[in-house]
Parts: sequence; C-alpha cells; structure tokens
Amino acid sequence: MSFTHYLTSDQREIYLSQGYLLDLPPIYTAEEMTRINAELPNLLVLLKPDENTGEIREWHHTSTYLYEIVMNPRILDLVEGILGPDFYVWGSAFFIKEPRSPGTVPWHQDAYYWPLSPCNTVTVWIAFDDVDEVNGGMKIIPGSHLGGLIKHRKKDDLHATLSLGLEDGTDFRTDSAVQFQLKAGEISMHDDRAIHGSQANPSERRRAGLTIRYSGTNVKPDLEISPDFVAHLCRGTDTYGHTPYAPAPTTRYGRKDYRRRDAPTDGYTR
Ligand SMILES: O=C(O)CCC(=O)C(=O)O
Repeated sequence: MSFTHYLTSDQREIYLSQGYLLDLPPIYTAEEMTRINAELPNLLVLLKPDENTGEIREWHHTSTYLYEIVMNPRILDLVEGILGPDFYVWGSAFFIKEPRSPGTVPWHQDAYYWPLSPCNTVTVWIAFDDVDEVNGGMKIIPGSHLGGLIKHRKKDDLHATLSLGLEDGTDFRTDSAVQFQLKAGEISMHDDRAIHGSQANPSERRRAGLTIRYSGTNVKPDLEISPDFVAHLCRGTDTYGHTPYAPAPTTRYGRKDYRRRDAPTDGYTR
C-alpha cells in the first residue's frame, strides 16, 4: 500500500521521524483567506458573554463555513499521505491570540488530553494570519512524539489556556524547539504525541489559527468519557465501526454545545 498521496516520500519521512511537517503548499490564496477571515465574525457573535474564542470547538459539525474548510480536498490529500486512505475528522478549535494578549499554550502532547486509542491522529493547523515568533506562533520539539506520553502536571498559570502541561527542563528540554512560521493560508501538520506549545502575543498583530484533528478509522473514542464524540468520514471506508458519524451541517454558522470534561491529571494514558 502506498502512503505518498500528494506528499513526497521525503515529506512523509520527515513527518514520521520529526513528528511535524512545514513547508507545505499553501491551502488558500491571500484572496481566499481574506474572504474566510471576513466570515469569522459571524461565528464570534454566537459566543455567549462568558465564553472566549477558545470555545469555538467542533463547530464544523454545525457550520458549513467550517465544514468546508475541514473537508477541503487540498488538506485531505495531505492528511491521506500520513494516515492512509481511511480517516475521519472529529475536532476543530480556534486558537486566537489578539494583539497584546498574554495567553500562552503550555507545552503539551495532544494525545494526553484525548480519550482516543491508539495514537493515530494528525493535527492540521491553518494560519488565518501571518504567524511567527513575534506574535506567539507555535513551537515544537522535533522527535518528541517517539518518546511516549509523559505525565502532565496541573498548570496554575493564570494565562495558560490549557489546564495541564509539561515542564521545560524536568519533563523535556526546549533546546531543540522549532519555531513555526506560516503565512495566512498555509498549514502545519503535527503528530498527536509531539510536544508543542506557544508563547504570549505581545505584538500589534493578531495570531489566529484553526486546528483540525483527523484520525485513522482504527482510532476508537471512549464514548463513556466523551458521550458527544461524533465524526465525519473524510476518505475511504470505516471497517472498524468504533466511531459514530454525523450528517454534514446545513446552516452556514451554528454553535455546538457539548458535554465536556477536563482531562484528569493522569491523562488518558493507555
Ligand atoms: O495554537 C497554538 O498555539 C497551540 C495549538 C495546539 O496546541 C494544538 O494544535 O494542539
């Protein structure tokens, strides 16, 4: 079976050995991104007064605006190069840092948070803005996905946007961290075990990205922990039957409310 669908074998090799991929062809032109960004306020107005933009999670189930992005064939072709022919999309979430905002994303491994087994999930991070070190772009530790899941610690930092994280120098070392730089409309891809995080945005520029989570159909969600877990099959067939599927949305902008539990401090390590 070939897994080089629209990725070169070198790119696939880099992803498998480093746990991430950059320098991919742009998904959207500048004009397309301008149009996509112009629609974003239609989602923001659906937030409740006590909610922030981080609450726009899994709204691709209820908004064709986002569903079209997560199902974009240009993205699916690249994901297929990693996951193979049979995979679904289950997650999407905005990580928006407004200019001069103190919010950080602690170093973490996504899989520690997710009741999914086995680890076979690719995150696509789409830049809605130009993103770099100055406005709090993501950093990743190359090869860190190969070391297994590490116990995360509770984060008491007021500005941390996740409740659990890893300690630099104790759990891992940041010496080799790679800074992601993306133009609006470009993507990065990362493995669900790769250690990554991001700093605050002290700049005058917004830093917005949409994360999308794609899993091979062999990945089984724990429906007792996540009773509202639902997916859309992106490519191929699902012969495993682990995952409930939802119909595509029919409205342009809709919010999704779901039952959500914080990850326990010992994560969902298996
Ligand atoms: O956008 C960021 O800074 C972090 C994103 C992230 O943690 C993720 O994609 O899992």
